[in-house]
Amino acid sequence: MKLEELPDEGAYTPGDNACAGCMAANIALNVMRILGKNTIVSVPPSCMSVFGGTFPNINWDVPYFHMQFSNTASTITGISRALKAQGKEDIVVLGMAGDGGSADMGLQTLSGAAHRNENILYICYNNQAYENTGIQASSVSPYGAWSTTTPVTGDFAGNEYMPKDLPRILIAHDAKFVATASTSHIQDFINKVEKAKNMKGFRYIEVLSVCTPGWRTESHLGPQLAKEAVESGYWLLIEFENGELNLNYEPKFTGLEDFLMKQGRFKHISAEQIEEMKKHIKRRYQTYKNLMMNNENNCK
Ligand SMILES: Cc1ncc(C[n+]2csc(CCOP(=O)(O)OP(=O)(O)O)c2C)c(N)n1
Ligand SMILES: [Mg+2]
Repeated sequence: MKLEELPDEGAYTPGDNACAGCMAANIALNVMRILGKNTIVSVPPSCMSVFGGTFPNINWDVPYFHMQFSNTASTITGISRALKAQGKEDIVVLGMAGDGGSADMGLQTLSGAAHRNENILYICYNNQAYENTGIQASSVSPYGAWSTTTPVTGDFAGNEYMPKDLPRILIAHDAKFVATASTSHIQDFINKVEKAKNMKGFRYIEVLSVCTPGWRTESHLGPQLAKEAVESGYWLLIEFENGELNLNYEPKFTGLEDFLMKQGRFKHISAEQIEEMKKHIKRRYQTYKNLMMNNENNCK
């Protein structure tokens, strides 16, 4: 589907309670323009459950479940298996969870579902912190970033840990479909969601999701920050399908400082910390490049 063909209306109604400039709301809106009404969705505790899923103001125009924080993948596994038992295998069973609910709290159920190749579509909107509960760091929060649990005062200014690479963990499961996307590269985003819609088995897409209050930025900067994240290599666009890994966009490795300086969470960051971050970016890129070398050796 081309961007111009994206329907104006989908199965998520606009006008939710999200903060101004919330890219998670944008992701929900666009995902449901692509998936449409033949979908069942589950959302765990997160911003998304609050801004789009509180009765009676639910934005999801499809059956909607809210469950326990760590249970996204097991909840949708249960739904998917129940539908299979009823012979209804054409329905997309979707989980939409945050990074805390995916990389930390929900990792066990996510890993189990990937391992068993459950017939589910799991989308993680990664805003890089536990935003809904007041901006606590998660295991995918960026190095050096301020959060309420990684303050600038103390032994280390901001987050002292490098972010966990969740897509690579799922690739290590040899999962059916693993991809990353960005709200800036919208055609790539559409291609991946549409592909996942039309596939069976375990599908995981992780989308970078700019958060105005959490990133301490301005509400109009979401699309630009998303773009700069991709250009600078801070956020890679990858796709792993049936054992073959591809990089969908070659980063320019420029503009990292500009990207960081638009965000108050990095206001304090030192030149040394930026250098560490750049090294990490290059190392992660090289790791993916190395993994791509396996493509040629694949037994198809
Ligand atoms: C078992 C459990 N622990 C903690 C919470 C409180 N809680 C609700 S939402 C949330 C943050 C979720 O973070 P994330 O998954 O990254 O989504 P975001 O809020 O950033 O959208 C937390 C800690 C909870 N609901 N259940
Ligand atoms: Mg989050």
